[in-house]
Amino acid sequence: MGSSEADKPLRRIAASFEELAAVAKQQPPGAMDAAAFSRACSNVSVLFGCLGIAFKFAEKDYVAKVDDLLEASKSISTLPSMVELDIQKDTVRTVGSHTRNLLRVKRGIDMVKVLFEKMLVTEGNSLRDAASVAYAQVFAPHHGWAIRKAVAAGMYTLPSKSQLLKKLNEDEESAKAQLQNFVRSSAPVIRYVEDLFTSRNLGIDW
Ligand code: 1PZ
Repeated sequence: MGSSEADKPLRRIAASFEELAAVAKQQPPGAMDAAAFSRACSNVSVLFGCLGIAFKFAEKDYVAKVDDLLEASKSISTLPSMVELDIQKDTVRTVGSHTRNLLRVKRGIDMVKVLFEKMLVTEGNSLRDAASVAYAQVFAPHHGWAIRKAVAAGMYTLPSKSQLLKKLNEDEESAKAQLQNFVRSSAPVIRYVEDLFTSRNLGIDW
Protein backbone atom coordinates (compact mmCIF):
# COMPACT_ATOMS: atom_id res chain seq x y z
CA MET A 1 0.00 0.00 0.00
CA GLY A 2 2.88 2.31 0.77
CA SER A 3 3.50 3.28 -2.82
CA SER A 4 -0.15 3.77 -3.75
CA GLU A 5 -0.87 6.90 -5.74
CA ALA A 6 -3.72 7.88 -3.46
CA ASP A 7 -1.41 9.08 -0.71
CA LYS A 8 1.25 10.32 -3.15
CA PRO A 9 -0.36 13.12 -5.17
CA LEU A 10 2.83 13.92 -7.10
CA ARG A 11 2.87 10.38 -8.47
CA ARG A 12 -0.72 10.61 -9.59
CA ILE A 13 -0.09 13.96 -11.27
CA ALA A 14 3.06 12.74 -13.03
CA ALA A 15 1.42 9.47 -14.13
CA SER A 16 -1.61 11.20 -15.60
CA PHE A 17 0.60 13.54 -17.63
CA GLU A 18 2.75 10.66 -18.82
CA GLU A 19 -0.37 9.16 -20.41
CA LEU A 20 -1.26 12.44 -22.09
CA ALA A 21 2.33 12.89 -23.28
CA ALA A 22 2.13 9.62 -25.19
CA VAL A 23 -0.80 11.01 -27.20
CA ALA A 24 0.78 14.46 -27.53
CA LYS A 25 3.91 12.99 -29.10
CA GLN A 26 2.09 11.00 -31.81
CA GLN A 27 3.04 11.89 -35.37
CA PRO A 28 0.87 12.99 -37.04
CA PRO A 29 -0.78 14.56 -33.97
CA GLY A 30 -3.67 12.52 -32.58
CA ALA A 31 -6.85 13.90 -31.05
CA MET A 32 -6.32 14.21 -27.30
CA ASP A 33 -9.20 12.96 -25.20
CA ALA A 34 -10.82 15.93 -23.48
CA ALA A 35 -11.88 13.99 -20.39
CA ALA A 36 -8.41 12.52 -19.84
CA PHE A 37 -6.86 15.98 -20.22
CA SER A 38 -9.37 17.50 -17.79
CA ARG A 39 -8.83 14.77 -15.21
CA ALA A 40 -5.06 15.18 -15.37
CA CYS A 41 -5.44 18.95 -14.87
CA SER A 42 -7.84 18.28 -12.04
CA ASN A 43 -5.19 16.17 -10.28
CA VAL A 44 -2.99 19.26 -10.16
CA SER A 45 -5.57 21.04 -7.97
CA VAL A 46 -4.35 19.22 -4.85
CA LEU A 47 -1.26 21.45 -4.91
CA PHE A 48 -3.41 24.45 -4.03
CA GLY A 49 -4.47 22.74 -0.82
CA CYS A 50 -0.81 22.76 0.21
CA LEU A 51 -0.24 26.44 -0.50
CA GLY A 52 -2.49 28.03 2.08
CA ILE A 53 -5.33 30.47 2.13
CA ALA A 54 -3.68 33.21 0.06
CA PHE A 55 -4.07 31.23 -3.13
CA LYS A 56 -7.72 30.39 -2.60
CA PHE A 57 -8.79 32.78 -5.35
CA ALA A 58 -6.36 31.20 -7.80
CA GLU A 59 -7.67 27.77 -6.85
CA LYS A 60 -11.29 28.79 -7.41
CA ASP A 61 -10.54 30.23 -10.81
CA TYR A 62 -8.46 27.23 -11.90
CA VAL A 63 -10.92 24.62 -10.57
CA ALA A 64 -13.90 26.35 -12.21
CA LYS A 65 -12.13 26.32 -15.58
CA VAL A 66 -11.07 22.67 -15.27
CA ASP A 67 -14.62 21.76 -14.23
CA ASP A 68 -15.95 23.52 -17.33
CA LEU A 69 -13.65 21.41 -19.53
CA LEU A 70 -14.62 18.24 -17.69
CA GLU A 71 -18.32 19.02 -18.12
CA ALA A 72 -17.81 19.86 -21.81
CA SER A 73 -15.95 16.58 -22.33
CA LYS A 74 -19.21 14.71 -21.71
CA SER A 75 -20.50 15.87 -25.08
CA ILE A 76 -17.31 16.89 -26.92
CA SER A 77 -14.85 14.04 -26.83
CA THR A 78 -11.55 15.59 -27.97
CA LEU A 79 -9.66 18.86 -27.46
CA PRO A 80 -9.41 19.60 -31.21
CA SER A 81 -13.18 19.30 -31.64
CA MET A 82 -13.74 21.55 -28.62
CA VAL A 83 -11.64 24.24 -30.31
CA GLU A 84 -13.29 23.67 -33.70
CA LEU A 85 -16.74 24.17 -32.19
CA ASP A 86 -15.77 27.51 -30.68
CA ILE A 87 -14.27 28.58 -34.01
CA GLN A 88 -17.56 27.74 -35.75
CA LYS A 89 -19.57 29.63 -33.13
CA ASP A 90 -17.08 32.51 -33.12
CA THR A 91 -16.69 32.16 -29.34
CA VAL A 92 -12.97 31.39 -29.12
CA ARG A 93 -12.17 34.47 -27.02
CA THR A 94 -15.54 34.82 -25.31
CA VAL A 95 -15.23 34.85 -21.50
CA GLY A 96 -16.07 31.39 -20.21
CA SER A 97 -15.74 29.61 -23.56
CA HIS A 98 -14.15 26.17 -23.46
CA THR A 99 -11.34 27.27 -25.75
CA ARG A 100 -10.57 30.31 -23.61
CA ASN A 101 -10.65 28.17 -20.46
CA LEU A 102 -8.37 25.65 -22.15
CA LEU A 103 -5.77 28.36 -22.77
CA ARG A 104 -5.95 29.48 -19.09
CA VAL A 105 -5.68 25.92 -17.79
CA LYS A 106 -2.73 25.28 -20.14
CA ARG A 107 -1.01 28.26 -18.46
CA GLY A 108 -1.69 26.74 -15.04
CA ILE A 109 0.06 23.54 -16.13
CA ASP A 110 2.90 25.58 -17.60
CA MET A 111 3.26 27.48 -14.32
CA VAL A 112 3.53 24.23 -12.36
CA LYS A 113 6.11 22.96 -14.85
CA VAL A 114 8.26 26.08 -14.48
CA LEU A 115 7.79 26.00 -10.70
CA PHE A 116 9.02 22.40 -10.56
CA GLU A 117 11.94 23.16 -12.87
CA LYS A 118 13.00 26.00 -10.60
CA MET A 119 12.50 23.92 -7.46
CA LEU A 120 14.86 21.32 -8.90
CA VAL A 121 17.68 23.84 -9.30
CA THR A 122 17.03 26.14 -6.33
CA GLU A 123 19.10 25.66 -3.18
CA GLY A 124 17.54 26.20 0.21
CA ASN A 125 14.11 25.71 1.67
CA SER A 126 12.12 28.65 0.28
CA LEU A 127 9.61 28.30 -2.55
CA ARG A 128 9.27 32.02 -3.05
CA ASP A 129 11.92 32.54 -5.72
CA ALA A 130 10.82 29.52 -7.74
CA ALA A 131 7.14 30.48 -7.51
CA SER A 132 7.81 34.15 -8.30
CA VAL A 133 9.83 33.30 -11.38
CA ALA A 134 7.17 30.85 -12.58
CA TYR A 135 4.40 33.39 -12.10
CA ALA A 136 6.40 36.19 -13.73
CA GLN A 137 7.15 34.00 -16.73
CA VAL A 138 3.73 32.45 -17.31
CA PHE A 139 0.93 34.56 -15.87
CA ALA A 140 2.10 38.06 -15.03
CA PRO A 141 2.04 39.27 -18.67
CA HIS A 142 -1.67 38.39 -18.77
CA HIS A 143 -2.78 39.74 -15.39
CA GLY A 144 -3.63 43.27 -14.37
CA TRP A 145 -1.94 45.23 -11.63
CA ALA A 146 -4.30 44.23 -8.80
CA ILE A 147 -3.90 40.49 -9.37
CA ARG A 148 -0.12 40.79 -9.73
CA LYS A 149 0.05 42.67 -6.41
CA ALA A 150 -2.13 40.09 -4.65
CA VAL A 151 0.01 37.25 -5.98
CA ALA A 152 3.21 39.03 -4.94
CA ALA A 153 1.82 39.41 -1.40
CA GLY A 154 0.71 35.78 -1.38
CA MET A 155 4.25 34.66 -2.19
CA TYR A 156 5.26 35.64 1.37
CA THR A 157 2.72 33.21 2.82
CA LEU A 158 3.89 30.14 0.91
CA PRO A 159 4.97 27.14 2.97
CA SER A 160 8.63 26.11 2.87
CA LYS A 161 9.74 23.48 0.41
CA SER A 162 10.06 20.86 3.17
CA GLN A 163 6.56 21.69 4.50
CA LEU A 164 5.17 21.32 0.98
CA LEU A 165 6.89 17.98 0.38
CA LYS A 166 5.68 16.69 3.73
CA LYS A 167 2.09 17.55 2.84
CA LEU A 168 2.59 15.73 -0.45
CA ASN A 169 3.91 12.73 1.45
CA GLU A 170 7.32 12.82 -0.21
CA ASP A 171 10.88 13.30 0.94
CA GLU A 172 13.51 15.29 -0.94
CA GLU A 173 14.77 12.35 -3.02
CA SER A 174 11.41 10.76 -3.89
CA ALA A 175 9.94 14.15 -4.75
CA LYS A 176 12.83 14.96 -7.08
CA ALA A 177 12.03 12.01 -9.34
CA GLN A 178 8.36 13.00 -9.52
CA LEU A 179 9.11 16.65 -10.21
CA GLN A 180 11.40 15.54 -13.04
CA ASN A 181 8.71 13.19 -14.37
CA PHE A 182 6.18 15.99 -14.47
CA VAL A 183 8.58 18.44 -16.12
CA ARG A 184 9.35 15.87 -18.79
CA SER A 185 5.79 14.70 -19.46
CA SER A 186 4.01 18.06 -19.23
CA ALA A 187 6.24 19.67 -21.89
CA PRO A 188 4.77 17.82 -24.90
CA VAL A 189 1.24 18.29 -23.50
CA ILE A 190 1.70 22.05 -23.19
CA ARG A 191 3.19 22.10 -26.67
CA TYR A 192 0.24 20.09 -28.01
CA VAL A 193 -2.32 22.55 -26.65
CA GLU A 194 -0.33 25.52 -27.96
CA ASP A 195 -0.20 23.88 -31.39
CA LEU A 196 -3.99 23.50 -31.34
CA PHE A 197 -4.15 27.28 -31.14
CA THR A 198 -1.29 28.32 -33.40
CA SER A 199 -2.14 25.84 -36.17
CA ARG A 200 -5.55 27.55 -36.42
CA ASN A 201 -4.07 31.05 -36.14
CA LEU A 202 -5.85 31.68 -32.84
CA GLY A 203 -2.78 33.04 -31.05
CA ILE A 204 -1.80 32.16 -27.48
CA ASP A 205 -1.00 35.60 -26.08
CA TRP A 206 -4.43 36.77 -25.05
C1 1PZ B 1 4.00 27.78 -5.14
C2 1PZ B 1 3.13 28.14 -6.24
C3 1PZ B 1 2.47 29.42 -6.10
C4 1PZ B 1 1.31 29.42 -6.95
C5 1PZ B 1 0.84 30.76 -7.26
C6 1PZ B 1 -0.30 30.72 -8.19
C7 1PZ B 1 -0.51 32.08 -8.74
C8 1PZ B 1 -1.61 32.13 -9.71
C9 1PZ B 1 -2.45 33.35 -9.45
C10 1PZ B 1 -3.56 33.43 -10.36
C11 1PZ B 1 -4.65 34.35 -9.88
C12 1PZ B 1 -5.85 34.12 -10.73
C13 1PZ B 1 -6.95 35.12 -10.53
C14 1PZ B 1 -7.90 35.11 -11.68
C15 1PZ B 1 -7.47 35.47 -12.92
C16 1PZ B 1 -8.40 35.53 -14.10
O1 1PZ B 1 -8.65 36.87 -14.35
C17 1PZ B 1 -7.72 34.90 -15.30
C18 1PZ B 1 -8.47 35.11 -16.61
O2 1PZ B 1 -9.65 34.41 -16.58
P1 1PZ B 1 -10.85 34.70 -17.65
O3 1PZ B 1 -10.95 36.15 -17.90
O4 1PZ B 1 -10.51 33.93 -18.92
O5 1PZ B 1 -12.08 34.09 -16.98
N1 1PZ B 1 -7.51 33.50 -15.01
C19 1PZ B 1 -6.33 32.95 -15.18
O6 1PZ B 1 -5.39 33.57 -15.63
C20 1PZ B 1 -6.16 31.50 -14.78
C21 1PZ B 1 -5.48 31.43 -13.42
C22 1PZ B 1 -5.24 30.00 -13.01
C23 1PZ B 1 -4.20 29.92 -11.93
C24 1PZ B 1 -3.63 28.55 -11.91
C25 1PZ B 1 -2.32 28.51 -11.23
C26 1PZ B 1 -1.81 27.13 -11.24
C27 1PZ B 1 -0.61 27.02 -10.40
C28 1PZ B 1 -0.76 25.98 -9.41
C29 1PZ B 1 0.38 25.97 -8.50
C30 1PZ B 1 0.09 25.09 -7.40
